[in-house]
Amino acid sequence: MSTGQLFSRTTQALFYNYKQLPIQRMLDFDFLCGRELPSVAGIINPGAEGFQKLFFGQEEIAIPVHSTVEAACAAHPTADVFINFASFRSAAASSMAALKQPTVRVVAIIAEGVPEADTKQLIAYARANNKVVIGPATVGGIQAGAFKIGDTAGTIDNIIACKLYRPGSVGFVSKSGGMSNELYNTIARVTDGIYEGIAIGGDVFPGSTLSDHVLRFNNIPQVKMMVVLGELGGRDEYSLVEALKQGKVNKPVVAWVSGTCATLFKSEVQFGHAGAKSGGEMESAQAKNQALKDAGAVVPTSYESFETAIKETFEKLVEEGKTTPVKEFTPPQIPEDLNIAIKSGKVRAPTHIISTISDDRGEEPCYAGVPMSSIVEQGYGVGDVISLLWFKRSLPRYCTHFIEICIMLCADHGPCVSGAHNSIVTARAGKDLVSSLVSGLLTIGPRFGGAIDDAARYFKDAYDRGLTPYEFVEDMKKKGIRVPGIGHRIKRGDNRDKRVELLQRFARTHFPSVKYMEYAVQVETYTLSKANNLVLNVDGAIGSLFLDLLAGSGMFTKPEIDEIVGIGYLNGLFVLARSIGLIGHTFDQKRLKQPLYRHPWEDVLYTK
Ligand code: Q5B
Repeated sequence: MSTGQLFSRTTQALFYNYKQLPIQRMLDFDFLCGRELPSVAGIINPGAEGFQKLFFGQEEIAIPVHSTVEAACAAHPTADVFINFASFRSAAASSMAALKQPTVRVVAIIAEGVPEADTKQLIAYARANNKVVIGPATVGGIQAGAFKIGDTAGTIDNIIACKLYRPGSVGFVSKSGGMSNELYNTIARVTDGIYEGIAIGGDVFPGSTLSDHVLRFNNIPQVKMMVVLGELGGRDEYSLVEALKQGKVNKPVVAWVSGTCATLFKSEVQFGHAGAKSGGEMESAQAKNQALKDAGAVVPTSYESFETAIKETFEKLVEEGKTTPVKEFTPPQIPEDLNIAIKSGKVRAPTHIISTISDDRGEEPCYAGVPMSSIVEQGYGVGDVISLLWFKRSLPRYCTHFIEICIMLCADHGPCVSGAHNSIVTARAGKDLVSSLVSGLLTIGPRFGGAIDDAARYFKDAYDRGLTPYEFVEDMKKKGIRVPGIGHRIKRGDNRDKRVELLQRFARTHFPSVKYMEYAVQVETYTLSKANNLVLNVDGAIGSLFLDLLAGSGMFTKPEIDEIVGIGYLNGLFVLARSIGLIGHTFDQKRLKQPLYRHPWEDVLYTK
């Protein structure tokens, strides 16, 4: 392991696997410390490339994303720390790839459960190449005021409370990441704070050991004393004992090995970490504490008196003039994320979208306040769903049944109508489903299928104004407007549209009133007297009958009816219904493997 400093205020890391929160926490720490350079130079997200937007203080920055370790190292040759957030399955391979890069000096492996054989290979390679591995199974480490690995030290509030935004004079190393948080706090209370803290991880074979870091701290002039938190299990602490005995450490070491309670258990005890299990006598916390004490470390009698031991050791250094406590200052405030501030009620922000028909935020989605489970349990149909999402209310069953009949009757009308033709031609041009569907839908308009709204508007206006069918049709003629809902390319007075008949029959049986429909029929009687093709078509039938539904159901006020007709809800019925047919035509052409359509020359009149 290399000696001395691992990090500085200009250290930059490559972050393996895109994890927004820990990266943002690193950048927030940078801002808190007044770093000018973000500590994350690049992100490696296997298979993805581009940029990720993150905050650096109040500014947004775009951090490059690379698909391989090699590409990231080539792009950021000065980033010498590799923070590996890969899962335990891929952590070893990606860590080895990083160690093999000449630019990478330190690799921190966060994953727990990395196979020990793999870790041993990583350790061997790192040692042979003078590189440092922190972890696996670690939260990482921190150099106060300079650089932080991932989630180390937790939230910004905790980092401020532990004064980690500026360097103190204590070097700290522990096995546990969770306990390192506790000790950052303790050390901040009774000393001038942490200079550097490392959690080596709880595995049986850590990439770097307690003594590796203590010896390194011993070489860092700013570190005046060391605090070590070991734990029962393994023999790592004994290499520190050896180093102390051999006089390799000349700064005070305050140490505690936790797990003294293991002796209270009759059988072998395994604590949270893979390495934290009581083995033989030598591996007990008591034996290791005694050995550390005998070697010259300051070892308290219990964890409770650890804080006092740290305090007394630091105060002695101050008294002896070996350290001067750092001057305190107030760190800058990290701008709070808007969504967090809103949640806590500190700020308010205008919304950009207003929605009143559905809500997916709760346990289950709701349509107009009706939970999905009720929709299913109460046997609602698509007509009910339409009434909830379009009209924001539950309509009586005969109304939703009528809507469903409209959908069924308008679902398709053969391959020759404008919409189907367009979808067929588009599908045969090799386009996808959505393109074929949209191409067909785009033909829906005042002549084809999209006359329902206008039919409702004109029939309502004429009826409400008391115009006779004659007055209405002739008035429209004078204005040069074709009566919407009247006329068809193939239907005639002697070949009525069956769909119109079916809709009328249903309405006559179930609707309380069909006054608008009867008016439309009278209009048809008059137009048929002019020309045989001027039948009431499916658009006109739906338009007039929907007016009856709106007016007769008692579910809508007059202004609401005017709004529905004014906005033009009713073409939606044709659009929705015909989508079913257009999708069918698209699949049909694909299934039949139909070639590119080309219209025959013979069917075009070429003229000048
Ligand atoms: N004349 C539908 O016309 C069509 C007149 C009229 C007064 C009228 C035409 C029209 C209003 C829009 C409408 C929905 C373009 C139709 C549908 C869905 C579909 C389709 C399918 C499906 C047909 C001949 C003479 C002319 C015209 C006069 C025609 N309509 N006068 N009011 N409404 N209707 N659209 O056959 O004196 O000779 O100049 O615009 O409701 O789209 O199956 O195909 O499910 O897919 O091309 O059912 O009626 O007749 O244009 O040659 O006109 O009748 O002024 O008089 P045609 P044209 P004149 S349902």
